[in-house]
Amino acid sequence: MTAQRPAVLVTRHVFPEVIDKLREHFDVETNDDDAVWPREELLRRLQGKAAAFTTGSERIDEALLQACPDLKLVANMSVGYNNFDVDAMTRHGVQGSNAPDVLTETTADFGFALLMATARRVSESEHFLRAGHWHKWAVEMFLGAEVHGSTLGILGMGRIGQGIARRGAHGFGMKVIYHNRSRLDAATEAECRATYVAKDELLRQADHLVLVLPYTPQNHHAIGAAELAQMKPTATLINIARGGIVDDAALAQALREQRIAAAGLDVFEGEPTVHPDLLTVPNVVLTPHIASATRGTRLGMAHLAADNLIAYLTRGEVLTPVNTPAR
Ligand code: 8YV
Repeated sequence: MTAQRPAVLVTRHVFPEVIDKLREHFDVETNDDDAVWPREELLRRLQGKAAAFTTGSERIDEALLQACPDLKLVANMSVGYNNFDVDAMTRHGVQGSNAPDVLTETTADFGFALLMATARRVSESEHFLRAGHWHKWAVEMFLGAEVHGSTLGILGMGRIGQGIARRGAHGFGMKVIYHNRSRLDAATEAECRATYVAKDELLRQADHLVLVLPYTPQNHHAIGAAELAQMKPTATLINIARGGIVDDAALAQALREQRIAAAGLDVFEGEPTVHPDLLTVPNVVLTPHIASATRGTRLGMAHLAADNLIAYLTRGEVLTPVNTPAR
């Protein structure tokens, strides 16, 4: 008689080769329609599952953990894990893992893409052209902000922040300033050519401010009306971190009143819903949470989440843990 294989749930559609890899070890329930399951359905499907492969959209909290006593591991296919109540998972003896590193450079590339598109008004001018408004070239048409040689501010200086700093400093000759909970060591600062400053100074000096900090209750609305008021009227703000770090209503108002020049947003409070005021202001570039979206990177993230599942359920190891529950 063969021993029963652990049952695992994959909550969203994932590359077939990653599912095949999981099926070598486990009984795998998949989500081929890629529906975002309502909470009750998620709880029902998790019954009897030893592990879940999740994306940022599934909330793993006290109530879910109480309702799913067989769960041993939740492997998030993302570096951010603000969908986890880590303390509750640790209390329930549930291991959590995330998917860091594999997305760093791709996400930093996109941070720069959004910065460039925002500063140089790429979306706004394309909409103008597509709408048939381009009747003649003009000297002062769609004047944007300088990128090369400007001051790049970075709030949150983890791996992705450092990737953006390197691109700015080495590629575009930008002066790089940053603020972070803790200061980087001297060697990393030198490599990124980045100078540590207080948050107020970062807000006041940055020509382009990129947000790359994790979402925590402390970082909720880290950029609100008061912070926007400190920024230069010519500045651009880029958010590739998480919705909720920026007060989107306050930002929409600042953009409409041109208290800052422009914003580029890949993440939103309450996404996939976008604050309606952001949809009507012209000086904002909006993208649907795609910073890590290249085939190679998303494959790498999915493989890492799957490898965490395999390592934990077959050998009791975890490659990229986010907590250390007692076993
Ligand atoms: C993911 C992300 O695409 O890794 C993260 O934290 O925000 C994105 O790269 C998304 O969360 C998928 O789970």
